[in-house]
Amino acid sequence: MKRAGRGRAPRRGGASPKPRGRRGRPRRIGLTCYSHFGGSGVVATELGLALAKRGYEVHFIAHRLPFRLRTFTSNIFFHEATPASYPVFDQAPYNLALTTKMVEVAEHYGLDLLHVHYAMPFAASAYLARQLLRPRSLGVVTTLHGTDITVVGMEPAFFRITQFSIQSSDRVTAVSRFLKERAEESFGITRPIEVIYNFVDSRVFAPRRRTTLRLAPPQAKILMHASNFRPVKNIPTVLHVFAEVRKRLDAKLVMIGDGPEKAGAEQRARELGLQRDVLFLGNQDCMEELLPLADVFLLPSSSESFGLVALEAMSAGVPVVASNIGGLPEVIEHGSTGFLNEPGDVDGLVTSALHLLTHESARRTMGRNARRVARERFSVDEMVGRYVGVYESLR
Ligand code: GMT
Repeated sequence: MKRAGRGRAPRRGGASPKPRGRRGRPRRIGLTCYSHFGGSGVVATELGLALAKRGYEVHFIAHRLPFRLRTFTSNIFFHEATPASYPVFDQAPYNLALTTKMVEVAEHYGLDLLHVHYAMPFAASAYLARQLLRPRSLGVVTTLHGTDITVVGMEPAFFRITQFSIQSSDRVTAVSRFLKERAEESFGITRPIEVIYNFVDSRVFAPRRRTTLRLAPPQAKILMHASNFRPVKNIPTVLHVFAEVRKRLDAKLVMIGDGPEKAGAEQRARELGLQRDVLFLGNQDCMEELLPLADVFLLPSSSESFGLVALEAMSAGVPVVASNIGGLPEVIEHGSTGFLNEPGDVDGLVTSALHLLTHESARRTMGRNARRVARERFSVDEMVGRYVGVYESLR
């Protein structure tokens, strides 16, 4: 085990020191998520940190240390699940290594429940772990995040196992109403799905009055985009919108993140003659330092179940120009905290961005609204309290 936190060391070896059965309050939580850059890992990590602060013992069980787990924190533990390699394998079976690690950690540290973030393949691993541990009880909570439902889970190769493992979870949550409804429609999920929105710490993601960071000369406006550069993020549209804005005013586009579409985007920026105006920063884990520098945040995705980075931008006082799809209308209020345009409506996106960039007082008002909404509707305390309610309902 790699320990990411100080906390009270759990006892080692053998069976659970204090098996909870289904009577006591759950106190020991196993969290599984993708560790690389991405919203589902951020939500799992921030949830784990908030639970640890509330006195829960939190065990991350994952392939790597989640990237937002950047400081040493009491009550947080990390267990690495790595498959053994063997010449016969085409690919090492990560799911099975993860299941085995879930079983070991649940036994040795007396976990009360496993909470997996992203159904594919974690809900299946958690289901198997629970079966292996029988008759000992272990709750399984699955949080649906996005493409686990809208894209990859729908692949014929994964559909049945995704459906089965969601349906077999003790509790299921989704990060937006849109995603809950999509899971019900597409997978015929009949067990209740509770909507628990993603959240943001508004003390961390806040407007910065004084900073030495400079991304652009003072007179230039800054448009920003951050994502994993996959096709659903519509990266060519981000560049297209910026190219139109740049024809009309002095501006820079700051692109944060990495993924399959990045090389093509760099090439496109060069073709458009914009290489000096588009900054590709790659993956950055201090988004709270970068987001407040933006004048406008762009998120023209073709599919987005929630858009956590849009919420983080809002919390930093930055209005968002996004597409009117998926869960984005549940986060962004059109005309108040940003603008929503129909997917693919480049002219509409350009008009929205230009409106904000040329009407400073409207932009500031919308930035303030955005921050207020982030604080009032998406607070850490409220959403973590909701997750705790889900855990407690397992008793
Ligand atoms: O589902 C994905 O594509 C990955 C996932 C991630 O790990 O970034 O993103 C999804 O979960 C985030 C956290 O709940 C949401 O904010 C994103 O909107 C969602 N992505 C999509 O729906 C494309």
